Amino acid sequence: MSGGLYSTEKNDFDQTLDLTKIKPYGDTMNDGKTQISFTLPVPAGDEAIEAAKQLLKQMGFDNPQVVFHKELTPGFTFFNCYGNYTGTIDYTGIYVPKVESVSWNMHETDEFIREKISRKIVVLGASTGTDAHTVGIDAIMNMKGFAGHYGLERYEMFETFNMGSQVANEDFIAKAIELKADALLVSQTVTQKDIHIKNLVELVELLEAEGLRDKLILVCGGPRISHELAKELGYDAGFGMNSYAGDVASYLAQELYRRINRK
Ligand code: B12
Repeated sequence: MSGGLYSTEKNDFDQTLDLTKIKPYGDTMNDGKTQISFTLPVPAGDEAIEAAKQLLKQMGFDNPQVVFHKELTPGFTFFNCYGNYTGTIDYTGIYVPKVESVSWNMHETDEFIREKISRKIVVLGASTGTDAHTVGIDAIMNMKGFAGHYGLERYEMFETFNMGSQVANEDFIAKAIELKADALLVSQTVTQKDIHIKNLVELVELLEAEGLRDKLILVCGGPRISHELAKELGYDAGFGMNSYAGDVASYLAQELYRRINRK
């Protein structure tokens, strides 16, 4: 029997993986299959679907298909689409700046701090500015932690204070002074109109004005934060999605130790 559902013949689809030219993988290698969603400011209808398809073509998708659409509110239509992306990326040429520290588990980190720093590390955290999201900073700080990773409160060698959300930068700094904090952890979730950039930069400027910037380890985190962005904004380190308390704890312990030895 040749072909058909039960064929044992070798498949003839593309199986070549060239890391200098990668593209999205859907059903088979190099098919470019991509799911994409967006909203257009027009009412639902055939013209709206056609507009979505034409946009996908302009974006570089072959065979654009709208698989779902719904008018969210009069004059605004949401689309779920598929297409075959035509572009490629050279994966071998990619460089991503990363936080330079070794990730330890909770016991290793506690042990290191006990032995090499000989006191608890004081950490103050908050979701600052107008940002009302607390789940990110809680994931890093709370005793129970997140996704199987205990938060900093669980560590013996961290003294932690979590101010919650919508904390003004001025109040955050006042608390840092009161506690003699070693490190500040800032969480930013909302990025609309680049509000996170303004807020993060304001904190650095206020710390500099108080002469405190170099005395603290300044860390920010959130789903749209990268280490590269954090460094650009004047932070010591940045942690994005899929980062856990253990990563931050290891970094803080190693960074504080580096600073103590530099003096
Ligand atoms: C829950 C939620 C809310 C809850 C928040 C409740 C609470 N107590 O936190 C409520 C309903 C209040 C809410 C409100 C709003 N929300 Co909301 N919300 C979400 C939602 C569904 C989940 C966020 C979350 O909890 N994630 C889970 C945590 C664990 O993940 P995480 O924050 O990324 O944290 C991890 C890492 O980023 C990192 N991390 C985070 N912070 C830090 C800090 C440090 C120091 C470190 C080291 C690491 C770190 O570690 C964590 C663990 O890995 C997201 C959509 C989504 N599915 O993500 C929208 C979302 C974040 N919200 C959004 C918006 C727009 C809002 C509102 C502005 C809506 C409105 N118009 O009113 C308001 C916010 C108002 C305000 N003033 O801030 C947008 C943000 C878009 C953007 N890019 O700006 C999202 C993405 C939804 C969307 N698709 O539009 N929201």
